Amino acid sequence: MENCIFCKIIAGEIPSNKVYEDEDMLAFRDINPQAKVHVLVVPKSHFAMLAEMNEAQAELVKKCLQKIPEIAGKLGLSGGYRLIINQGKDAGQTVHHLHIHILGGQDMGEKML
Ligand code: DGP
Repeated sequence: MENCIFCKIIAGEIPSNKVYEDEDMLAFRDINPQAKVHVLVVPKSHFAMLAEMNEAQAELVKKCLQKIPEIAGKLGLSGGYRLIINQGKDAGQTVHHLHIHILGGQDMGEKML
């Protein structure tokens, strides 16, 4: 997708600090970390909203979710981690390519954010 920063990262046109990659997904460190460990997991297919994904894209999201425990293990998040998917303006979604935030490496507290 033209002008999508995450598509450009997936294509290797913009550098990223990758922590995992396969044919379906990429995981890389967030440029503006909100926790000691902050990684983004993105399906390689471009879509912004869960509401608009097709069956194949839903399968990719499932694969991302299934892979996250392994990625978290590689990141040393043995104490746990928080996942966030921002959807739309009110959630503060700034990049319109679906992504799952993995946050951890510290006590995240009991509050949502
Ligand atoms: P969200 O608010 O859920 O749309 O989060 C988008 C995240 O993407 C935000 O935490 C910052 C991160 N981000 C934006 N541009 C780049 C980039 O060029 N490289 C990396 N690594 N992260 C980026």
